[in-house]
Amino acid sequence: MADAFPAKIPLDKPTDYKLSAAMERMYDVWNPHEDAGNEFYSNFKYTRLEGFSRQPNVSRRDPSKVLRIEGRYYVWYSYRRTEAPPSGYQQATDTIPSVDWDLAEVWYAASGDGFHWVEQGPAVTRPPKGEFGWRSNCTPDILVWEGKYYLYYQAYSKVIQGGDSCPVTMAEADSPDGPWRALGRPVIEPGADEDWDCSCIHDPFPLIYNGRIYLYYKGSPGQRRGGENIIRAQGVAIADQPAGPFEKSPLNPVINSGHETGLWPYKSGIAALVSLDGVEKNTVQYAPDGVNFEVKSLIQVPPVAPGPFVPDAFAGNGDGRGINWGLCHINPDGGGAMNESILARFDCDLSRDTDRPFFKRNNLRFDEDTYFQRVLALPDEMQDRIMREREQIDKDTDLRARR
Ligand code: AAL
Repeated sequence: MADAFPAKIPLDKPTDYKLSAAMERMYDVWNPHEDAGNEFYSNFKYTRLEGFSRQPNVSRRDPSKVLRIEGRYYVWYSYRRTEAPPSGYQQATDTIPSVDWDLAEVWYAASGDGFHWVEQGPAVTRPPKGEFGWRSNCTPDILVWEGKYYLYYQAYSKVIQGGDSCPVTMAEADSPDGPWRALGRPVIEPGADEDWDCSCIHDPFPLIYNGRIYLYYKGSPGQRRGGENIIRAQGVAIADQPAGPFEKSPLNPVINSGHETGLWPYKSGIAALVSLDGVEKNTVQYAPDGVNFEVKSLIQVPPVAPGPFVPDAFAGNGDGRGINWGLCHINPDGGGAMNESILARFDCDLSRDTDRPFFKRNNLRFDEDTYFQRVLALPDEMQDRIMREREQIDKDTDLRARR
């Protein structure tokens, strides 16, 4: 084997060889030694969790970051126990939810090892009907600031409709076990009518960065999304106190894709796990300044609604260590908002403190059950349509060889 490029791939970009666009990118965008040499690349492995009993009409989803306080792991999540499954906006009542996260509360669980969890019960319960946030409290995330604990979560004061419109509010406690004192008002409100986030402030994700509270969130114009309007993106709102005021970055949106986005301090910047939606879905991104994110790797089967274990989420020391596990949720397509969700654990290697080549492999090949499961299998009605249109669409192979 020749010992010259491209047979040999030097770490430094060759100057004595005309490079194709793809090989230019290998050096300018990616990593000459591919994923194995990419600190921002990992695959993800999943574990069923013990400790969360499965019952009809009981749903657990949108886990927070995982904290470890005196050796005990904590996670907060949306918990719904209703008499009936989600039944759509028209069928919703005071006891029948419209969607999976309607009529929800914020519950929490604890664990000694991160695999076996014990559900502890409610952290933030819904206030009486008519009060702010009485309809649903969900999609929590946690901040620790000056020794106190703060939960940020979505608060709905009416039945959740298609636009999924809501602000973010907060509750505080002196201990991860509560009791939690709800603020009873929004801390981050949807933007003005003409703004990109004029309807939804979702998935609050606070970190401490540069000594301030950087709360990342998903924003959307709700019912007006799509067409010439933005669908959804990620923004950041910054404050010097947990109750705010939060100032939205003038650069928002700072991530053009993603749904529930997990973030963590990395070196002197912030990294993000972007999944599900948008042109840059299924990527790990990095912003050396916390706001200007660049795509750093393309990933496969990322965790949905990732709540990573981030020991230095609040260290703000400019030396972020990265992550290698967390919790996420599973709610299959086509059921999604209309059935129960479960929590699961993901493991990966996006950490500067672990070196697990097992997670740096790519070439993931899935078994047939994966391809023919309901979400990936071609639905009968689409097959019927393809068959109907086949004569118009499929042309005979052009055998007129170019002489
Ligand atoms: C989730 C999150 C938010 C949305 C809904 C519940 O995946 O993006 O929390 O409102 O879906």
